[in-house]
Amino acid sequence: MDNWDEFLAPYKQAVEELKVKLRGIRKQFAIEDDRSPIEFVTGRVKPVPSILDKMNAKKIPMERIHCDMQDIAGLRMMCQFVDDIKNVVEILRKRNDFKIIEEKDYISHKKPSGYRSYHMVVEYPVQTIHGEKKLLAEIQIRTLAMNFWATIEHSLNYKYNGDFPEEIQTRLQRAAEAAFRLDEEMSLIREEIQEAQLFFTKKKE
Ligand code: 0O2
Repeated sequence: MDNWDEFLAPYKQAVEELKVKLRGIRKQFAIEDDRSPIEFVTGRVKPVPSILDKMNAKKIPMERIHCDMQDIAGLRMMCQFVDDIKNVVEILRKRNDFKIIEEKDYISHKKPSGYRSYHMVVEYPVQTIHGEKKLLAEIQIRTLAMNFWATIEHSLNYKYNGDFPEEIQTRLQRAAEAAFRLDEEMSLIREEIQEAQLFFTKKKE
């Protein structure tokens, strides 16, 4: 690739636009005095070394990168409770500013690593000076506990290149189970938590 900046520019634009749009959902709930199923939204463009690593690992040629690498533009939506995830998915399915290409439910079917998250691959149209460019973006929807585990596992993955020592592997599996139980426990006291949060928000106003 001669010019990564030029190649990644529309992806950067897509991430910036989608961050504003997805954060807008949270704002709409606030305006309507309703509790948002979204806690916060982040976004990033995949760094060039990670793109190159993935091209290498998955044998993706440069000319297929725009269709075979679906997460160059990546968005993450964090929720407090597991049940919030399906509400967010429903909200995203109703939108008409992007087209859903694929959904991957790693919550009902967690990955062997212990990874849990809901992924949506969308085709998003970016307006450029040369006209419209449709590109793929991946939206990951997960709870705070799922995000905590995935973030830690991801950094360890970088350190050990996926080849974890046995002890770390065991601890990561246990941590994944603990994150799962945390989500379950929080779901059980969900109503209590929500009442307290509503009380706290009203008190601040
Ligand atoms: P980065 O650094 O986040 O960009 P594959 O990579 O083959 O498992 P595929 O087909 O590329 O999967 O898509 P999938 O399954 O939607 O996974 C893409 C992204 O999901 C990954 O991007 C991670 O962000 C996240 N993910 C998937 N599996 C795991 C996992 O076991 N642990 C963690 N921590 N994250 C995971 P990248 O390119 O791997 O990384």
